[in-house]
Amino acid sequence: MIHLHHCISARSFRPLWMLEELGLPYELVLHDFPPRVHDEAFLAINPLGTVPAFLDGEVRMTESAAICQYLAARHPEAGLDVASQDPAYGDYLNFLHFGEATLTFPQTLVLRYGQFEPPERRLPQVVEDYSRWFLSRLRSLEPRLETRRWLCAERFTAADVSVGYALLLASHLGLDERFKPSVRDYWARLQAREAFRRALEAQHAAAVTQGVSPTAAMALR
Ligand SMILES: N[C@@H](CCC(=O)N[C@@H](CS)C(=O)NCC(=O)O)C(=O)O
Repeated sequence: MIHLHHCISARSFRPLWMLEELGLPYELVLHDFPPRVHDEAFLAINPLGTVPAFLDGEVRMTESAAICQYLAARHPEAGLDVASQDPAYGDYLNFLHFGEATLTFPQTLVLRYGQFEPPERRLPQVVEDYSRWFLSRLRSLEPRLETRRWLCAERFTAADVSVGYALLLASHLGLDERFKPSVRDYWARLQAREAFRRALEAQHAAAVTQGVSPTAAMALR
């Protein structure tokens, strides 16, 4: 049985959404954010104290985009993977990693210096600069999504899950109001997916059952 350690709406939402897309059985372990502060025992599972921590038999993974790639490749029959011989393979890998490395990183600075740091350490200039950085990086999606429903291979893939999470985080930060129409419509298509909704419901239900706050950390401040 797969075990996924998760915080509400954190990057571990990517593998959670993938598990729902694939219809795989899993156990979801919820933590208050950040786990390294609220649950020291978690450091034995992931010494970084970050989520996701993904356990599948002997396999231990802590990078959300890599877990999406792993799950998609392990279950090619679901069509969320793009094979290395496919002409769309380069686009697939590029967007899968773009979702984390380019679209999520600047938002973590917006979160940290806009919400997580104590008031005297907050930096409005950093918040605005990295909000703009994030929005400018969406430029590589905009023309593509004017003519396509999904990012590559003419179908929904793990790359859409990776980028989709970055858009979810942006919506928590209020940056979705600044999306261009093609990205806004794409974000609406992603949210309409049954598996996306099931993932939202699963994290809420697990939080309530496990005595963890069902509210995302970025909504608490
Ligand atoms: N690159 C990693 C980043 C993992 C990460 O930093 N996760 C955040 C949540 S979104 C975390 O657990 N932060 C808590 C901390 O840094 O203590 C990934 O994509 O999974």
